[in-house]
Amino acid sequence: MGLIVAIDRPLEEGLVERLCGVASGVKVGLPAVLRAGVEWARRAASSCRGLKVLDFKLADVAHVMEAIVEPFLGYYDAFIAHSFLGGPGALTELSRILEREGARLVLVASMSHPGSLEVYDKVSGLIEAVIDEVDPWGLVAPATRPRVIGRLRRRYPGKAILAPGVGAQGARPGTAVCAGADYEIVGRAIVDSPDPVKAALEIASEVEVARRGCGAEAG
Ligand code: BMP
Repeated sequence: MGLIVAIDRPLEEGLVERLCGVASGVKVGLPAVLRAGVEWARRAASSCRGLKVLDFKLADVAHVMEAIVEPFLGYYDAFIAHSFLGGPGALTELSRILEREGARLVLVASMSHPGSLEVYDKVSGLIEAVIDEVDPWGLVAPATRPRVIGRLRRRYPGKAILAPGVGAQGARPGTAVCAGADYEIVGRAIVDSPDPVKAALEIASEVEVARRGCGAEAG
């Protein structure tokens, strides 16, 4: 339960390790890996003692998604994919591959930006049918729309909910956890601050204070 730092650009050597010392884990994104490379992404994961999530927002047929995740298996704990792909030929196979390798699947259930209302949130019934079918370990849901988190939490009591949108996108630390999320994902508010470790500490403590205030369970 707590804070996951989103890393979407390469960070100086040692910073991922220090951020993992104060946060619950990291989520490494495609822009960082494109710029710094696969070896950097593996080293970053190896230096982190928390939850390591690789976020390429996978959205392809099964064999291509398998080729994308393969270099990172054994380094990352969880991999994020879009849910609109459906099961057969895509998420069903990805889920099996990850399970076989001891890794977890996280599906995007809804997104934090306003455009999520145009498609993702209009078809939430279909998205939830895919989630039921594929049965991922976790879900991504928007801190910017805590009611969506609340609905998903009631429907999926056993799944991890990871909530982006805190800080730069406007949601306040603690909002998502109080709505039922397990982790709040924070990127720019931490990595672009002059002292990222201090910023992570402050945000982690704000999340914890809010959690105690609203009585949300610690995971
Ligand atoms: P930031 O805190 O800098 O806004 O970064 C948010 C992070 O969460 C980014 O890594 C982005 O890819 C991710 N994210 C998001 O912003 N909205 C979503 O709906 C899903 C995400 O994974």
